[in-house]
Amino acid sequence: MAATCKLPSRTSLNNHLFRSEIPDQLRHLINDIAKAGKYVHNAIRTTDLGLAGSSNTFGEEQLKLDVLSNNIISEQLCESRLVESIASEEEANLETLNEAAPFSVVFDPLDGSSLLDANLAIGSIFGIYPKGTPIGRTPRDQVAALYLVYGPRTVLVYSAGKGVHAFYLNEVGEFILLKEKLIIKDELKTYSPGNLRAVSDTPAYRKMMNIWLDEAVTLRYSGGMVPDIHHLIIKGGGIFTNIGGSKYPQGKLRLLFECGPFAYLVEQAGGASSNGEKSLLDVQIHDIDQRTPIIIGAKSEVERVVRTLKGS
Ligand code: AFP
Repeated sequence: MAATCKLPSRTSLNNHLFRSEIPDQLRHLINDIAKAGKYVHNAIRTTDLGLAGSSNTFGEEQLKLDVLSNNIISEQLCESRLVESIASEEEANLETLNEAAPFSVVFDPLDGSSLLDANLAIGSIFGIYPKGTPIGRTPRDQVAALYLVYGPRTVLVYSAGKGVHAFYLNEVGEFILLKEKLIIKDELKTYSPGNLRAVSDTPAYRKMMNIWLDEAVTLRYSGGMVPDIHHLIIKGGGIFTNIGGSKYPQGKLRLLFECGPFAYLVEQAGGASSNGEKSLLDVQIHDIDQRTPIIIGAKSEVERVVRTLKGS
């Protein structure tokens, strides 16, 4: 039923979810995850980085930010009562929270934490599945995915199957609509090549790099998956890759916690994703810690990278 009272002129995350007719339980869960993100945002800004691993004045061990973020998110998901089980990149096992609850949440609590001391942007990534183990499923089974990027501003981007929408965290701690219905056009605006060391033993990856260099495509690569893919989502075009080489034969990034949620978001925005063979949404999850090559972004560029890597 439409609200009869007057709504604020700004659109909050909750109002957007409500207006988009996202089912109530999923709406509440996305709000709960957003709340966890606010606490992570606060922890990033207030935790004394220099003291990680040392003791505080009470003789207690200080937690590293990625462990702290993991605890913050796990506790928030426990409090939500909507989550049957969780799997976190920090722990890489499945933990049951509330057997009667409808959802299972997979997350990387703080991706790119090695960039923290350089004060570059980092992020948290979430995939939401119907309850049950993700093993045997594919990322296409996700009912929603979202991420938060902690940069000069904190921005949250979600999709629950009805487009991709971005919100910024305002000064009173509310997520306010920034841009809705984000679209990734079939344009190669920028390239973001991860695991570049693979060019030394993967000639086809070197060939792809040379194509981008020869075409004078603009490089945008920070070394943080969340800001790097966020860049192409918010600008509406571009390509991100992280493929295998001798150091990481399957690439560095994980299907469940990192690539699966981004594949859901990018394909929702009209882009494409691939592991070199098929859409990442169709890759079966057989291991919580499974790595995968990732080629993601504008559709025809994903196709061109796949062709080039196959040597055709
Ligand atoms: P850290 O979490 O160790 O900082 O790694 C970040 C990351 O997993 C991901 O965010 C980047 O896209 C990727 O590593 C960068 O990998 P390369 O250094 O191989 O390009």
